[in-house]
Amino acid sequence: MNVNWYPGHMVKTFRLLRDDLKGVDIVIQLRDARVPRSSVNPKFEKLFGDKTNIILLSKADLADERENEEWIKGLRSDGAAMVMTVNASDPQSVKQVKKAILKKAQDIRRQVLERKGMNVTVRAIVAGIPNSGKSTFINNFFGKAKTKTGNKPGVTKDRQWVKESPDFEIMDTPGLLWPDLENKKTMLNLTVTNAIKNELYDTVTLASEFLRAYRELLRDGMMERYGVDVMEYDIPEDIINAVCEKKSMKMRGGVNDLDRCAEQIINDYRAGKLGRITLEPIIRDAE
Ligand SMILES: Nc1nc2c(ncn2[C@@H]2O[C@H](COP(=O)(O)OP(=O)(O)OP(=O)(O)O)[C@@H](O)[C@H]2O)c(=O)[nH]1
Ligand SMILES: [Mg+2]
Repeated sequence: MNVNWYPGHMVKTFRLLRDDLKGVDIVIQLRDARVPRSSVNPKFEKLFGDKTNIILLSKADLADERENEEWIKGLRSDGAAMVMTVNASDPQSVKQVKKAILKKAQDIRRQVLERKGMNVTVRAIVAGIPNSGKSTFINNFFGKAKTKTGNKPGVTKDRQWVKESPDFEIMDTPGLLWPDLENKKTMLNLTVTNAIKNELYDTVTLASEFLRAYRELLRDGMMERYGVDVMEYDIPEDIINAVCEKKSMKMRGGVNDLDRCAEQIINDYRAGKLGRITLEPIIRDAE
């Protein structure tokens, strides 16, 4: 299988980030609250080890509320300097996070002033896997469209500094994956949440794998939205067929349009229309 989820601009960004980081105090890592494990970039640990590490569980509005709380607790106990959930598209939600981040930045400025007698600019970078909401977060942080955003992975191609004031600036970075991404479940999770372009599977296979892996979690949402009880079917493709029937998604000649239906199921999940579903609950995964 020849899928290029690790394109040249990611290789280049990793190289350049090493230099950028010399002047950076704070790293704000965005992870997708629906898949808090799959959206951890293992290459970040080494890169950001000595920085003030802030973890934001983004797209929290699409994830289960109770799970969000549990994940915050779990990640805090793992030693991050700050862990919060955020809906990066919602200015009010970003405002809360901004307050906390600016306070951290102020603490750093004060410490440097006390120790070295210097007024410094505190620099932060926003990093994460593709499509996790980094640029959207930065735009709402500044209340202005400073960076380009889009609902597909790989929109930001280069690093970009944005200034808050002479005291504080933030760098937007391209979404970064890792070269040895081979775990099938991680791949599925990242494809369903749209961090990896769907080049791995055809749409029906993607939806089938999704339904196979998460049938129970999807049960209520699928019932409510399509009137289909997923537990009645053992073969995922039969579920897609059942949704086709209910929604009358037919091709010419009256044959079920499985492709369109599979795409609809994935898009509905991505948009939260099947409910707020965390695919990687902290409790179950820890067992
Ligand atoms: N529901 C929801 N949507 C979000 C959230 N954050 C971002 N989005 C949407 O997700 C999509 C991706 O947002 P971007 O800000 O472009 O993501 P990015 O991390 O900069 O992506 P790359 O530059 O490709 O790495 C956009 O359609 C946003 O509107 C969030 O917290 N909740
Ligand atoms: Mg971006």
